[in-house]
Amino acid sequence: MAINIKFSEKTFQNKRREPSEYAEIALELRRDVIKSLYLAKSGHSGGSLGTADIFSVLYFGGIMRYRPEEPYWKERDRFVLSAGHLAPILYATLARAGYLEPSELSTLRKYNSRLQGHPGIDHHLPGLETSSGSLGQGISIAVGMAMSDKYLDKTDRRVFCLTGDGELQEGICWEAAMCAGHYKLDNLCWIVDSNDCQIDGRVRDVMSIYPLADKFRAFNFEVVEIDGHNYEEIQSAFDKFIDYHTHNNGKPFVIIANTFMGKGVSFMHDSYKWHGNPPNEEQAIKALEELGEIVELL
Ligand SMILES: Cc1ncc(C[n+]2csc(CCOP(=O)(O)OP(=O)(O)O)c2C)c(N)n1
Repeated sequence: MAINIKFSEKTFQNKRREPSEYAEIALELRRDVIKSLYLAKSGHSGGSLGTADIFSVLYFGGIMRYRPEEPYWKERDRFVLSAGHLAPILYATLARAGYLEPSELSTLRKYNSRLQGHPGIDHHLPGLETSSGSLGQGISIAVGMAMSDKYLDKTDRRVFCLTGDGELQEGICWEAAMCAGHYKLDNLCWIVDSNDCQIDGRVRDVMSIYPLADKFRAFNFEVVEIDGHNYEEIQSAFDKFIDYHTHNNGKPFVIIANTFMGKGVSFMHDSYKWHGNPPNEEQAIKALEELGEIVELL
């Protein structure tokens, strides 16, 4: 038995939406994640599924300013995926935004593909701003981008960056936080995928990073904690960041988004065992069914 994997050709515009529309987009993104990981036979399912709701609002809710037809538009906002292992959800998002053909998602992790297991800038993928995957590196780069935008170029561009919570066990993240606070980088929006899962277990058991909000506050951050699957809460957190940035409040912004690893697929839900595994054939069929798609058998 084999399954016939097809990627729809749907793309979505970047505009303010109702929660039901975000839900529809997130479903498409989750299906893309399952399909590309099944075909790749390796990669990170759990966090990619868990952050789909955040991506659906950030890229398709009129929050980030970007032009897929002009990827290097000077006034664009930039997104950095510091948790580079979540590349499948970023690639799905870029495809659905129109940066690449959705069918290219079938090349994830293949030799010569632009869609490597961790994002690589040397593959010239439009919409990708930097390489990442060495945990803590992306947020450090994002802080540098925000510094140069604010103090050298003096633009009103904004930098969005997503880290994992296990990623925060890397000391380099806290150096980046200290720097962002010291230099009053109010053009930086740091999103923490707070799922209490990392590669080896619960974040709290492996090495606690809590209390997280207090730590960021101590570094002079504006902190908002949300349910990372609630579209209204996600949207209003981004709105708040944009409002604070527009009024130059002098504080970097962090959204602590409480999420579940594997959200949307029952047998992956809240299980760190799905941090770094792809679905096999049987699991892909079940997952896609749960995500509203009946797959054809070949
Ligand atoms: C510097 C560095 N050390 C170790 C790794 C291996 N690694 C990849 S993901 C990961 C766990 C990250 O946990 P989290 O940020 O919570 O991501 P999630 O499990 O939620 O996807 C580790 C240790 C890495 N990529 N970079």
